[in-house]
Amino acid sequence: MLHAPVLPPLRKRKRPLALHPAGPHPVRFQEVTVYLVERKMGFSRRAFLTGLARTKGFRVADDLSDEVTHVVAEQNSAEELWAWLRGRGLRDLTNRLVLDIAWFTESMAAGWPVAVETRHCIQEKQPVVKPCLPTAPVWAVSQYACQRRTTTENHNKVFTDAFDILAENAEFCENDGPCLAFMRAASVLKSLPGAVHRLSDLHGVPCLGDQTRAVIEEILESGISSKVQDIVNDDRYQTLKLFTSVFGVGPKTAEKWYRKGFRSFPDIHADQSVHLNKMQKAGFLYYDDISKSISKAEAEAVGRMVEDIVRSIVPDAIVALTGGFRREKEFGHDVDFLITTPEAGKEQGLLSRVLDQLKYQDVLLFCDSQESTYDRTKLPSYRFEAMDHFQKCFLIVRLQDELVRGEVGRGGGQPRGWKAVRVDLVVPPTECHAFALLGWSGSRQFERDLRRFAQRERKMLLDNHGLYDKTKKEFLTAETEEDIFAHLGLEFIEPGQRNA
Ligand code: DCT
Ligand code: MG
Repeated sequence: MLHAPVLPPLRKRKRPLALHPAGPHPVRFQEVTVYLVERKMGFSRRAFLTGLARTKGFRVADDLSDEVTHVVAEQNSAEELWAWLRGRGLRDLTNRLVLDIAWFTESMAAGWPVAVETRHCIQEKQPVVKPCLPTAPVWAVSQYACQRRTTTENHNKVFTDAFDILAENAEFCENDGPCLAFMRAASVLKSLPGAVHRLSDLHGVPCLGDQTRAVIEEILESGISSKVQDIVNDDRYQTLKLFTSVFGVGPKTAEKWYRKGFRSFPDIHADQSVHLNKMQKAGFLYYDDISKSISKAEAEAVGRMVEDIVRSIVPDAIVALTGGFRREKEFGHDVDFLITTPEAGKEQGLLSRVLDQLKYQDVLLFCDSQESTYDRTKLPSYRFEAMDHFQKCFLIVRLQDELVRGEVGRGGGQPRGWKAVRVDLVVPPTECHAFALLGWSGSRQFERDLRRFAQRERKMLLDNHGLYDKTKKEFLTAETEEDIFAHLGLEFIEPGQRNA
């Protein structure tokens, strides 16, 4: 049998690549630089595809350099192609996607770079299969959480716990940049299908800078990070963590109390000058219950209670569980619900009737209700707003033990027979249902990256209200979450895989 020859180096062409007739085009996808391998594809087809891609806003490099992110080849064997790539003198091959032409044609059809899937990748045959990251080719991890599948199973908790603490501490210090960097590092590590055993396992994994890699290295060597140790032993961190664990207390208030010299809850209560708002009063009153996590069985019990009430008012209303429990988490800090009605307008007045009913049943312990400020004519919003405009309420409800199924002896021996539980109810207008469901399902990092991806890669604005295409200058409608992923040219990610 004849062995296929190693690819010869690209011959230098005298002829320049044909410019597309329409002339230079603005680059729409900053993250992507394509290089088309000429061998087997041929000179004229390569020139044609180059022009086509450029008219669609893709950056296509004439030469293979370190700037190239997507190497695209047609009908080349993996062996030949990789041998050729190795001889190109590139800095780091693991950071590059080496893809079949299928990815390119699908991207041309979509009008943007479609999400890279394993089937697109021309994989180098490796003699030894790495035991720690068995399924994902390490270099195919996206920098966007919305292009990664992250279940509740975290193989790298030892690192992600450290990064969670570093991120929280950075937030307390109002260091937004480092805070985001640590959150991204934690998020990307949560998505890996196996545990990291050595730094080289992280080849091609994005979102990890020198600082974060140094933390990982120290944990790999000694089991702990000295930086994290210093933070958890720090008086200010401990105090702010304690104070922000109270419902209604954010980092600003916590910092104010810390500066007044308070270090414990009794310190706060003993000071006459402290004025607690309604939410904080409830936060302290029910602290023992609501600082404990809520189980899935408890969340389901709350769900039945809310659904019974909503359906007694509008029989065909939909009560959708969102937040962490929709992402299949076993525990959460609250239970989030979205209430919508199939018929537009039927949601008017529904929430206040639900609250009346909760009061009547004597289960409403606290309620902070916010009216809708949703105004279609004021959309799209160009600046990110922390909270959407839907009608909503933040509640504490009394959950009777007997409503919770399948949990024997719950309540930790408390004789009173109920537990205070934090519940959020959100009522978007029918037309926003899919966007609100996607937004309230989280995780926060998944949502952040969906918006970043939409903005940077698609020139679209996404929030809990809708999706706006800045190029077409129009809103894109969606009835389901699947519709939104499709508009964004993203593979659909199930809620259980959004635990970024
Ligand atoms: N969310 C949002 N806008 C907000 C607050 C939250 O779009 N202002 C989204 C992001 C996550 C989701 O709603 C639910 O929020 P949380 O309950 O805070 O998060 P969670 O993922 O449900 O976590 P937990 O399990 O701790 O409740
Ligand atoms: Mg929640």
